[in-house]
Amino acid sequence: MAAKKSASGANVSGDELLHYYREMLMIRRFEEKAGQLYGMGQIGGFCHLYIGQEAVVVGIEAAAKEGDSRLTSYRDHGHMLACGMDPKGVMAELTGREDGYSKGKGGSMHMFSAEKKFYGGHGIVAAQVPIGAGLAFANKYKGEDTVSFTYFGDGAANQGQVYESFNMAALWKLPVIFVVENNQYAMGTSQKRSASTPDFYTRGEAFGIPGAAVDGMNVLAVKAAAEEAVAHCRAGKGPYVMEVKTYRYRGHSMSDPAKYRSREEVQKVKENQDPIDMVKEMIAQGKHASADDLKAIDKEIKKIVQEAADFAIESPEPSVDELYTDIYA
Ligand SMILES: Cc1ncc(C[n+]2csc(CCOP(=O)(O)OP(=O)(O)O)c2C)c(N)n1
Ligand SMILES: [Mg+2]
Repeated sequence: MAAKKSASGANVSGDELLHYYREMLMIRRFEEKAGQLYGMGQIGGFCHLYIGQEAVVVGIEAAAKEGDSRLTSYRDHGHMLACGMDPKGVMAELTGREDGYSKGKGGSMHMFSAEKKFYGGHGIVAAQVPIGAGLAFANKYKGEDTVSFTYFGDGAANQGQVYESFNMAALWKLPVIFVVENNQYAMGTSQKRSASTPDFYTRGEAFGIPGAAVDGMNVLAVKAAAEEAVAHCRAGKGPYVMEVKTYRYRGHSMSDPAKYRSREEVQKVKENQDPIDMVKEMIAQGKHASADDLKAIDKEIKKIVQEAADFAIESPEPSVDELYTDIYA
């Protein structure tokens, strides 16, 4: 299947566009704050920001329903916010505090929410892919028509376990959507230098898994592509590969010197393809809100994020007795 064309927003209601604007801005402001807290020494260990990729998870969540599950790599804050996890709990986990989703023992890469069916947060590249297929197996076994959104990167797409998962998912017709978030880099390695073909959406073909590529900077295009993928899975036709072409603005993690790409390259994407600016433009074109209305939403979101940051700093460190709980021993 060929790449999909981008959507313009002309047939979409103002409420829907404003919802996407709000959701994407929430992720961006949260990530900016996380970056600041990291710089201030409030967050330790690893921290991988999602800035630039917001339309991917917001577009896909727009096609999800109650009971669907999701999991991803270490670049996971956006996925947690988009599925409705509490920004306070996520931020408190980043600062390693008791009120965090993993009681301060997991940090940025290791959070879970059984309630929201968010199954991590995985630091080992591609480790979440077989687990995502397993979650789809569980959904099917229980007779649900729910799907498993299994996100991984362009770098992870070259891992062997991805193809073992593809084989079993296709063999057993599991309702799993393999979402390749192609942000064009795996740490400092461009996909041009590491992938034998640039078309990740075709990677399931040998297993009979259909796929489609989509402009991951356009939230409406992502949602439309996700709806097709979801319909395929819910109809019992087995897995689907979605390649979402996106871009990360920040370094791989907070300790990335970014010598592998030029400032101009990043600047060009920010200026011409920013997912939040694109929705802002759609809102303006449809006259759904004024510039002042949008500023007010931004202010409201900044307040929520600031409250999450204050909460995360004020929350106590985990107590010593927590050392031996929730562990395999
Ligand atoms: C099995 C394994 N190998 C190597 C690493 C080190 N590593 C961490 S992230 C990463 C790059 C992955 O890139 P990609 O899948 O494109 O995801 P992105 O960071 O772009 O979201 C590598 C090699 C790891 N964590 N696990
Ligand atoms: Mg990548």
